[in-house]
This record gives sequence, structure tokens and C-alpha cells, in this order.
Amino acid sequence: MLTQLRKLIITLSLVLATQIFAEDGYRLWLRYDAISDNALASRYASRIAAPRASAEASETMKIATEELQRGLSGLLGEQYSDGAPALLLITPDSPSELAELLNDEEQDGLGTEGYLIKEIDFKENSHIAIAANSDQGILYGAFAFLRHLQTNQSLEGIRIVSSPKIGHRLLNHWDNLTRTIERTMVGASIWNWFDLPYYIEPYYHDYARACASVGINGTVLTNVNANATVLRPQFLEKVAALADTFRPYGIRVYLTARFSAPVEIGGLETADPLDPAVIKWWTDKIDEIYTYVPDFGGFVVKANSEGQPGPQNYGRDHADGANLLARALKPHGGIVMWRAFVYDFEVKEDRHKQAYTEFTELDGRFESNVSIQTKNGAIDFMPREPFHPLFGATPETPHTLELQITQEYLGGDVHLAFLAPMWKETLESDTFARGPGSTVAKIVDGTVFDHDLTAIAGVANIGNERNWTGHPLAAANWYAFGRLAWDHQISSEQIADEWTRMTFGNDEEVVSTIESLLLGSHQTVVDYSMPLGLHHIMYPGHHYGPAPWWNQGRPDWTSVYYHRADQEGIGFDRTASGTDALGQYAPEVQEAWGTPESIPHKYLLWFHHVKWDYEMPSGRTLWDELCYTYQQGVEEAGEMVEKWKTLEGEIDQQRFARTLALLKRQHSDAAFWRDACLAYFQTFSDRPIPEGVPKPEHDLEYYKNFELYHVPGHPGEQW
Ligand code: BDP
Repeated sequence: MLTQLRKLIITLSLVLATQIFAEDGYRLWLRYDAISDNALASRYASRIAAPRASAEASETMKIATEELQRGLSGLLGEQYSDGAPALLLITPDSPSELAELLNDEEQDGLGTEGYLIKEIDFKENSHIAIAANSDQGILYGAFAFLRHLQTNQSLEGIRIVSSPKIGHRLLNHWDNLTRTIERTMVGASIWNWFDLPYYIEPYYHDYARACASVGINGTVLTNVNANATVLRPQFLEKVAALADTFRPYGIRVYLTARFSAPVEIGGLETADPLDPAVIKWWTDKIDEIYTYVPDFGGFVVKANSEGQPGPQNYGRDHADGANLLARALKPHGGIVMWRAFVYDFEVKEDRHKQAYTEFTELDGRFESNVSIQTKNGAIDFMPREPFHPLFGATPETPHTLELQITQEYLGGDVHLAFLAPMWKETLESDTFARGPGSTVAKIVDGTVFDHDLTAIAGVANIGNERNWTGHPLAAANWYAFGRLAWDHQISSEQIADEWTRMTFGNDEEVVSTIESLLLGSHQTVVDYSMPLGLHHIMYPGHHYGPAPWWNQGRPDWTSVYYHRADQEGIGFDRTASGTDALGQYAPEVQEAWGTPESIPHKYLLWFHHVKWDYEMPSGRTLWDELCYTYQQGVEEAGEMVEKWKTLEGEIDQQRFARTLALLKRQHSDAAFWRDACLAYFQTFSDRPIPEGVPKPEHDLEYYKNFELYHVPGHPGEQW
């Protein structure tokens, strides 16, 4: 009896200990653990108690004050006093004695979503004010203020003014109604469709908090490979329940529209966008959606791409298709994000060129509430891509920049790849559309062609795993997407710094170790998988791991189509002597990228077929450089493991252990990539593997026969 009791006590205390000390990642970057090392914050502690919202306040205002209470009481611990609030929340609706504290100029610049945080004198006391033109702006300001404290910054003379540069900042969930997720490895979809609308998972609120904390203001709930069922009343009720949950956080709900829905669920014989019955069906359907979701955001559409139905099935074009939906959405304030990720099933020309060819011809034909949703590069979310030539090429039509947060081609949620540096590379690329400085960022934020409709989308890396994103460091990409969507000028370093401090605390050793891991990781992945501009040489189907030998099926789904290795050399000639995809860029870009000598080497084999003996700036031949780059990637992956090990005991055991295991796997996967690719490419180069680079562990046949079964996120396994 006694032993049993003792056992019970031990078990209970173990359970309790794991409850207390476990850091399972659920809280993401909104941890609010006490910042004992922050002298300044403690000095201000009793003065910055959070205000309470009045009973009549909006839901948004209540959420903002609750977040401030939760955040401040956590961060300041015992020093937090719930006394007279010295934090003022000011909007134009505030009592006039408060509203008057802001001058018009300050207020005007904030727009509808921006905020201002500053010290202010009120009733003979100094206060910190969070001011905005809307309650939504206050919510964003509250999160920014908490971030400021969480990242250990001084409150002395605080003054932060911020408003978003892009209007629509959306997550795109590639989630199916069956709860599988395309291309994300982290469990099932967080949308518990079957239980909706009856049961609202508490974590929906935490999802919305996390999104709002970085300024994400829209969520596309469903996969681009769309299912018309979501448009049935039974599902619209569920969509409405999610929309109601997210609304107070400033998040609007969007759906993907399956173009053939009028046939599939409407009983029509055609989905021809010019057919009056089809027009009526969509108009009625959209009117109906707004009875469920009065602020429905609109549709993302993948049409005539990879087998999805679209207007071309009826001899119409993308503008006909997009306008059909746009006209019905317009009276309600909804928009259409019509995807540019299209390529013909007949493989008529270099896939790189197809979207540009189709969409530049249609420029000027789209309704004003249509934006072309364009991936960062012209192929498909490769580990690194030169920017898509469509940016800057449709002056009349805005672009939604589509980024992929989920790491479909970057090692899934197994490999560490912090993507802010890659996204910045795209954002900062100069299209020269209206002279120098016409960066992709400025095309997307509407400044180059003066567009009001501005949007950016990130394909989510979120599933129902407890820590949301699987890899404990992968949430940094969700965070980074939101921060860049809000302000594309923030540096990768700043984002990495903020996220690390909020997620792991302010210990400087820990911060600098994790930051350096994050910031180098994308280049490392590129180096051991697809260096020097190589692309699309991954394993087909699940896309995890290498298969540069793949040559089955439609040519532009193979690897050999893209690397074009032969006895002479390697790389895809996209200059005028090849497919001339380069001709789709501005003359300045053509000149810069026109020769192997002039092009940045990160894009070399993307645009040029280069001889194995070509001399690289390092003095090495291309073949040796390729080998050394793969090797460098593997070595860096190994260094990541060693660096991470130095954190043992410095951070919680749970996240430490999981990340360590993943980094070790990444290191061994990196070696696999190197060995498989070099074993294969050597059959063309016919040159020895240079000194310092290990010979592949196995012969080529081994790699060719290697198969990974049941890789999560693979659509082929999901239906
Ligand atoms: C590719 C993915 C595929 C997506 C497609 C898309 O492999 O699963 O459906 O992009 O963006 O990268 O439509």
C-alpha cells in the first residue's frame, strides 16, 4: 500500500514537474515569461499596469487589454501591480481629454491599422500611450509594446510609429477538408471541420493572437487545389464560425474557389465564365457567402494549372475567369487573388516563361479588385530562385507576392532553414520596371505603379502539432513572414533577434547562438541541396531528398529537364541562345545576368549551361566548385549541430533535445544530398572528386534505389 502511494506521489510529482518545466512551444513567441534581467522594465513596473476595457468596449479592444494584462503580469512578475494604469490607449473615440493628446499630423499618418507608442504627459504624470485610429491599431500597438518589453528594449523616451506597407497580409493554408495538409508535415489541419460550427477549439484564439501579433490580417482556410464542398451551406456555417472567431483579431477569412463548382455542386452543365447561368450561379453563391460572413475577404484561385479546372477549358482566358468572380465580389468589398502559377500540360515552352507570356497579354483586362498572385520565382518555391519576371511587367494589374513558409523544397519541418534572408532577396530584387529602385517590394506594396490593392501571401507551415510548426525553430518563419508582410524593410537580423528573444529569452549567449544558426541556415540548405542555381532536382512526389537522375513522366516534372547535365557541362541555358527566359526581364537585368562572368553565382546554373572546366572566381573549375559547395553545406550542417549543443542547460530540455535530434538528421540528410548528387553528376563530368570532399558513401545505384515511404504532406498519399 505504502509503495503504491509512494509510486503515485512520484508519478504525480513527475507529471507536475513536466507540466511546470516543459516548454512545449505552444506559446510560440508570446511567452511573456518574467524578464528578471530587465532593470528598466522593473523600474517602470508599477507604472505600466494595463488598463481595463469598459464593458461597452469592442471585442478587439477587450482582446488588446487582456493581452496587455497577460503580457505585463507575466513579463513583470511580482513587480506588476494592477493599480492605476499608466498605460493609455487612445483612439479618436476616446474621451476628448485623451484624444486631444495627439496632434492631427501624428494621427493621420497612422492610417487605419497603424499605431504610435510614445511617452506622454497627462494629469501631471508621465504615461506611455498607445494610440491608433482604430481599435485594431491599438491591438497591433499592444503587441508591439509587449514585443518591445520582451526583447529587452529601453522604455526611456520610447517612440514607435508603425503602419503596414501592404494592405492584405494573408496566410494561405493548403489544408483539405479531410484535415490533411498539402506540403506541410506537422500533423493534421488545425481546422477541425467536423466539429465546427458547434465547437470552437480554444487554440483558434491562440492562432489568431499569434497572427495578429505580427500583423497578419487574413487567412485563406483551404487548399489551392480546391474542393467545391466548402461552398455548400453545411460548410459555410463552419467557415462563418471561424470568421466570427477571428474577426475581433482583425483577421478576415478567405476561401479557395474551385472553378468547376457550378458543375460539381450547382448542377450546371458548364462552368464557362461567360455563360449567363454560370454568372448567375457565382453571383448568387457569393451573395450567399456574405450572408454567412459579412466581411468575407474573397477568393484565391488556382485555375488551369496542374490539372485544376479553369476558364481555358471553355476557350476563355484567365481574365474572363477572374472577372467573373471579381464582379460578384466587388459590391461586397471582396477581392480575387488569381494565381499566376500556371503552366500548360503540353510543355510547349520553358516552364519559366509561361506565366509571363499569359499574364502580360492580359494586363489591363482585369477588374480593379483582382490581383495576380505570383510566386517569388518563376518555377516553384525552389530553395533559391531569381525573382519572377512578372513583377513589374503588368503595370495595370497588382501582384500578390506568394511566399512559401512551409518548407516543401527545403527539408520540410525537419531541416532548419530560416527564410527571411531568402524572402528579402526577392523583395529587394530590382525589376527596373520604372527605372532603378523598382524593387519587387515596391511593385507589391503598390508604390511603383500606384496600386491601392496590395497583398502578400505566405503558404502556412502550421498543423495541429502542439508546437504548431513541428521543428521548434520553424515558427521563426511564420513570425518572419508576418513581420515582413507588415514592413518589408525590416532586416533579417532584426527579425531573427526579436523572435529569438521572445521565444528563448534574453540571455545574450543564447540569443547570439540561435541567431547565428538562423541567419546562416538558408544558405546552408541551398549549398547541400541545389547550389549555384541548380533547381528542381529533388525527389519527385514528396520532394524530400535528392533525385537528380529523375527522368520519368512529363519533362518539366523531371530533374534532367532542369539541370541539363551532359559531358560538356551543366545548367539551363535561358539566355538568347537557349530558351531566352532571360529576355523577359528588364534590359538592366538581362545585362547583369547575361553571361556566366557577370551573373551572381547563386543564379549561375539557372540561366547558363556552363562547361565543367569553366574557371570560377575562386580559381577552381566549375566541377570542383560544385563539389566544394556541396561539402561546405554538409560541414555547415555539422557545425549547426555543434553550435546547438552549446545550449545544453542554457535553454529548456524539451526544445533543446528535439532540435538537436532534428539538426543531427539534417546533417546526415545533407551528406546524403551531397553524395547522391555528386555520384550522379560525376557520371557526366567524368572528373575526380577533389581532395577534401569525401567520396560518396555508396554507389549511384544505391541512391537511385533509395526510397522514403509515407512522407507527410505528400498529396499523393492524402486522397
Ligand atoms: C507545388 C506543390 C503543389 C502545389 C503547387 C501550387 O508541389 O503541391 O499544389 O505548388 O502552388 O509547389 O499550386
